Amino acid sequence: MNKYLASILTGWVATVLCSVVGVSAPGAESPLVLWYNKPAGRWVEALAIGNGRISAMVFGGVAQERLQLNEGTLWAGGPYDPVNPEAREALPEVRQLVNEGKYREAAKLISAKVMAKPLRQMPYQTVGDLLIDFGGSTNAENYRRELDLDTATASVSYVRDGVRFSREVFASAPDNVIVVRLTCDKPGQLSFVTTMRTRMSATVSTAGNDTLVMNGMGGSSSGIQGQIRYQARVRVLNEGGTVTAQGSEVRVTNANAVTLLVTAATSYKRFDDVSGNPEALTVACLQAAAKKSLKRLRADHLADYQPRFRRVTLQLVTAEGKPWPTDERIRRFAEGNDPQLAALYYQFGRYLLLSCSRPGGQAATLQGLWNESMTPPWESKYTININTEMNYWPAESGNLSECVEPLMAMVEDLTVTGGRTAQKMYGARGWVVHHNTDIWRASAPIDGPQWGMWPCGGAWLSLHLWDRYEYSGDSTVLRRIYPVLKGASEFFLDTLQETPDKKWLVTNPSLSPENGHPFGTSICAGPTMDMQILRDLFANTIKAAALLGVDADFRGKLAAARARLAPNRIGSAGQLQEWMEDWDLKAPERNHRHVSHLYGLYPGRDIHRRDTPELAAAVKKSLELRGDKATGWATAWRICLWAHLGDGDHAFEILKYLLSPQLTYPNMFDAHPPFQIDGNFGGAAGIAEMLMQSRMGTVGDALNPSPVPEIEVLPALPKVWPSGQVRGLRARGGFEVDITWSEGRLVQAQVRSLKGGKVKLRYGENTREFTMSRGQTRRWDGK
Ligand code: FUC
Repeated sequence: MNKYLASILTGWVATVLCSVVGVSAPGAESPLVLWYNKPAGRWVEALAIGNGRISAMVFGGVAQERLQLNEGTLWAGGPYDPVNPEAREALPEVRQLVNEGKYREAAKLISAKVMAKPLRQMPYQTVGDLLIDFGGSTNAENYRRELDLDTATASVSYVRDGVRFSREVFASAPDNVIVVRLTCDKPGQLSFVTTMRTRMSATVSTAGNDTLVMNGMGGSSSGIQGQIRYQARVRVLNEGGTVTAQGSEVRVTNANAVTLLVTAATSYKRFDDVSGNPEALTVACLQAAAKKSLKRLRADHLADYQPRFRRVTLQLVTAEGKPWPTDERIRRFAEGNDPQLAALYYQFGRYLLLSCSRPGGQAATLQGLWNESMTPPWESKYTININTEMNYWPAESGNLSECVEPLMAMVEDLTVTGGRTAQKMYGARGWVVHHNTDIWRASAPIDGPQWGMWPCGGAWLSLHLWDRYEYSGDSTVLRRIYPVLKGASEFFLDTLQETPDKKWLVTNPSLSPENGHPFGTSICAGPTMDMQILRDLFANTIKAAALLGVDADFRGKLAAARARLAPNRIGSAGQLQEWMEDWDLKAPERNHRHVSHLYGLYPGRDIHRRDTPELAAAVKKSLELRGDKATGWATAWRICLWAHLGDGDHAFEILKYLLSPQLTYPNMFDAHPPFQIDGNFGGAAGIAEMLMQSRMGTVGDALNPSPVPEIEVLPALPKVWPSGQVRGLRARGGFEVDITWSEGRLVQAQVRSLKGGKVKLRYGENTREFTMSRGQTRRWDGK
């Protein structure tokens, strides 16, 4: 065995052993731990835990612990339909104005008659805080606060007045509780008062001698009455000492150890049903959890979480982290000698996804599940012209396909509300969603024409459903998603417009998210991104129908329409045109954060550096013109794009910026700024795309229902990661992939087939095809 490989394997085994017994190797930090030597001073220093339904930000204070709590269905407003009744009549005139180049007039008319009422959607809200007051001074020795990604547990430990106090906090998915365990190393030293507080409309009271209860209502917003009722409930279980309740407080005196069980629930059942009973839910939940021992609760949490999280391991150069607190590592990352911090960032993305997007819960919002505000930025809802999609970019390759379930469920809801919008606004079949949605699945255009008048949000979202099929090859998934894809396609068959000159089929009105063109607005016809999304959507719908053996006529219509969509075009500067016309160099914001027209390279399928080199070169030119630095998510997208151009060093240069204090807070949350979680997920996807890319056939195979999947290993490996190992990535076609490399070269790729079939492996210019049976493993050294 090669010496490097041996040291990597030894390191990896040591790491696994260390994480199993929960200690770090002497002198080095475990690679899966975020840690700090002081309590969180700000929200973006607190540590995030969650189980896909409830979550907490853990501050770790010495005199007072603060857990800022969320419940995923606690939103403002109630069921509503914002479609503007004048829209349908106004749209023909809008289209005419766009065709005549009267873009400003078109925008004005959209503003007056087409935009949703109300113009804004409903915000995601907060439960409030659970406070645990220990009193006394904030002075402590040997303070340490950490988040262990391998156990999904936040912990705090310090010595005060000669006593070591420890705290452990985890969010269990199987029991739907947040468990807070408090201990001390001398008997009878634990005394505190606990209560809850919130800025929401709510009351706090106690029940029995050991329970806190908060009852509240979601707020009203933009004239939509708040209709969601919620309850948070905390049970205090003491070992030794006494527990008493009074007013809105529970007091513990001289205990040896205490466990707090925390849960929350709302009356939200579906976008059109708020008849749930939060009290019944929280009571039943805590009764069940209180019957379990702490040991059992912890074991059930780990049995649920760890097998999912451990599906993928990643080691970049070394197995160990640096001996600095995580915020210090973020400050130093650009110095270039802490490659394992990128691995931690990748795994943190997977951790966040598992913590905020689980079957039965809601899809990850702009802030995942974590929000302390009643009026968060962009309402912490779903911006679907990039942000929500990006949240799910690392899901399939990161072997967490179950985390996509809430997104699928949301898209299925949107076929109902978006079906209403398609009918009422456009008189069209199928379903449509514009650039945002919320928990009520609102689907009409919001905010203003410049941002909202974009009909492709639902189409883009539905491509994640197709991805789920491509990664799994599961025919149950195919049957489930086909009606969604079909409805998304039908809407466009009914609404695409012919261009006056070239007779192309285009969206009109639309825009290239959210970039203004040279004529004072963003409103236009047939922006490049729309055409790329629709080529993917129509292709996937055609393939799904073919695989299911249905709708032959419809397939023919889609193929005919697909062939008439406006093509990708290269502009005068050699760039990929963002619009049908060559406007890029005249657009007012040359460094605009959105790179919508580059969707075709990633995550779309129109462009590939080997199959369509001219278009790939044009993408590169566009990226150079736009620049490397942008807001969090926009920076992460650039990493993914450079990885798909095969340029790992450039991708890494941009990663250095993403993983710097400008765009990464001390708790590793992404900064838009302020906090927005998409950059975490886009950054994690970018790291994975540097190490492996997979696709179903070539660009030319777009309509082929059974192409040979291609898995490319180390497509964009940066020089700064000369050695490493990744295990358990998922590839399209139903494969799991392990890759080991050293001295900048592939040592071995190992591929397991989950469903049988052909696969083409690629390393640089070398390729190798295998026909595999289900469960079979093949190894390849890239030669
Ligand atoms: C889009 C972006 C912004 C922000 C918001 C949530 O409007 O252009 O940068 O991410 O969504």
